[in-house]
Amino acid sequence: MDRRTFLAAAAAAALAPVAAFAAPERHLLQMGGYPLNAETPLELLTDYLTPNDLFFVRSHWIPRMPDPKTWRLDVNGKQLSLADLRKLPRAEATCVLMCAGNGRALHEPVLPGVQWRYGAVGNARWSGVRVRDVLARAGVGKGAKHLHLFGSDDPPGKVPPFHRSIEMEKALDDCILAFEMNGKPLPLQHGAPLRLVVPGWAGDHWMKWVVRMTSSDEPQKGFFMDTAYRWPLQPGAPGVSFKPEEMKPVTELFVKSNITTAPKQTRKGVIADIRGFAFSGAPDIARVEVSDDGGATWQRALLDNRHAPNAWRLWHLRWTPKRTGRITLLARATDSRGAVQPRSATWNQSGYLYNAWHSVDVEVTA
Ligand SMILES: Nc1nc2c(c(=O)[nH]1)N[C@H]1C(S)=C(S)[C@@H](COP(=O)(O)O)O[C@H]1N2
Ligand SMILES: [Mo]
Repeated sequence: MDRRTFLAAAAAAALAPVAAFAAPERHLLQMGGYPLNAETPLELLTDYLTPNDLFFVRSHWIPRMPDPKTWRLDVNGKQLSLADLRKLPRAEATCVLMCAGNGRALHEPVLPGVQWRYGAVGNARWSGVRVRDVLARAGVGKGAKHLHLFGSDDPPGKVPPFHRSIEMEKALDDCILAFEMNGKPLPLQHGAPLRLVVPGWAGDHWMKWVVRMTSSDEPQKGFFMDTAYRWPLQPGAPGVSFKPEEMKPVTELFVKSNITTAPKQTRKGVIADIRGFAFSGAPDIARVEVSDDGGATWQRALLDNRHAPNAWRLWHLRWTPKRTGRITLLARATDSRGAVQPRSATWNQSGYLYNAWHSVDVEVTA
């Protein structure tokens, strides 16, 4: 056989169907429970729409990429294909996705869990179909109180699966099942082919790799409902642990702003560009203020024009340092319902929803 014939024969062999036996599924064996948890560096969170490849990832287990042709969404036993879903009216929302644990590493004392600092948050345009329309298409009545959601990332053995439910009222109101992110097909690590989008609520509700939904009068049970993602009914303190029944599910995001851009060094009297983002569980941000004197006085930042309900608002301030030395800049946001970002965050045993004033230091010379 000459080289060309050999290559042709090899190509034909590669294309020939192998019928004799079913090859074992080709996949890696996952070691440990955390396939990919990664946050975005804060200084890169400067875009209104966070680029897909920079968007933080939080996965409890390894996802499997389904064959889009055989993939089905099971809704109370009714099977819907991607083509069925695409026939429904399109829905779109630009909103913030933040992990409830974002900022956990900043709580004192140190808390167990993924040590997220600033970047387990992003803002994206999510497109797909309304949960409301999907349920109607599957003939699900509006009576039930909860919607249970299941992803395809079920772990083996005793590792608790990420099974969740959400109140039907929220699901029917503004939730979307998205198959696109920022105008591109939803990436696998963000839940392809279909994920839940829950505007204004923390990331634990945003089920990825959704394959099954059922309606029920009871919330879902299990570790990720009864133990994780709960907020104390009474304020706690370090060392105080509440039982699940003394807590309620984490839902709406707290008002929060971060500084993404500030010079490390500058000179007295020279204008510096200070930038950041702000968001809340409330539909919009009313104002962002910056202080260079420890919170005694505040300067109002300019809000960017781009906004949408529960999207973040970019802001900037032309700031002129009036003295030399190390100056600490603080930022605080106020949302459209009047909630003001607090100086310190509410301590809670899981370190959720950290939203204390963010500060950066600037070295000012003469
Ligand atoms: N099926 C499934 N959905 C999931 C998770 C998961 O582990 N499995 N993680 C949740 C958590 S805790 C967060 S914060 C978001 C993160 O979404 P992202 O990875 O697209 O940023 O997905 C949520 N949806
Ligand atoms: Mo999360």
